[in-house]
Amino acid sequence: KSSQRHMFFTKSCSTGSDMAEEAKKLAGYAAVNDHIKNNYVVGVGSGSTIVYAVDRLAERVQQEKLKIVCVPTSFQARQLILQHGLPLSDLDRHPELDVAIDGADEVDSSLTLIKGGGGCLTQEKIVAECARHFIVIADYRKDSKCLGQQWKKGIPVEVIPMAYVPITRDITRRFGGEVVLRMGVNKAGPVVTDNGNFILDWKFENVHNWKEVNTAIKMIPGVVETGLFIGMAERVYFGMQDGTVQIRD
Ligand code: ABF
Repeated sequence: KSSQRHMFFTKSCSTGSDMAEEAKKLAGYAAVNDHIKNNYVVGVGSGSTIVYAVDRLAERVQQEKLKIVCVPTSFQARQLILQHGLPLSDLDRHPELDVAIDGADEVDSSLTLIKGGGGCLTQEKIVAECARHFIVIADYRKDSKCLGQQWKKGIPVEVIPMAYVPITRDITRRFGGEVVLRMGVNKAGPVVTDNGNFILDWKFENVHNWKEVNTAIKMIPGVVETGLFIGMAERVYFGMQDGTVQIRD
C-alpha cells in the first residue's frame, strides 16, 4: 500500500542536487512529524538524509517541549544528537526503542533495503532491530523495483580485517559478481568502520533470494554483518521531485 502527500517546496530548485536535498528534507520532516511522540526513545540513523530528520526532531522538542532520548547508530549520529542539544543515550540504558529512523541506499518494492554506503550498517541494524518501529527516509533516487537498479556500488559487508581475502573469495565463488575492498580517501588504505573492521562491497550480477543469500553470507566466519535489511522496515518515506512525499508500507 502506498500513499502520497503534497508538500510543496518553499523555494525553487535549480539543480538536480538541490532537488535531491529538498526531497531528503521532505522525507525527514514527514517521518519525524508522524512518528515521534512524548517520552519516546528514538534511534537516530546515519547519512545525509537523517540530518534533516534531526533538525526537525530538535525543532519539535523545543516547540512542543517533548521529552525524548536518542540512541545513535554511528559516531556521526552521536555528533548530530549532541550538536542539536538532544539527550544522548545508548542500548545499555535503553535497549528497547520506540522508533528508529534511518536512511538507505536503495529500497525495493517489498521494502528490502541496501544500507551501509556510509559504513555504519552493523550499528544501524542493531538499533533498528531494537526498535518497535523502523522507519526509513530517502529521496526519490533510492526507489527501485529490484535491488541493484539504482545503487551500483554493491551490497556492503562488514568483515573482520584478517578475513577479508577468504571472505572475498567465498562470496564470489558461491554467488558470482565482484567483491571490492572499500578504500578510503586517495585510496591510501582501507576504510575502517567505527568497530575497527573493513567493508567489502559485493557487486552482484544476478537477482538473488536475498533472505537466503543474507543468511549464507552471515554464516561465513569473519563476517560481522551485511547491509541487506530484510523484513525490517515498516514504512519508507520517499521525498519526490514534485514536492510530494510518497509513503510505502
Ligand atoms: C545510512 O546512510 C546508510 O545505511 C546509508 O548507506 C546512508 C544513506 O545516506 P544518505 O541519506 O546520505 O543517502 O543510512
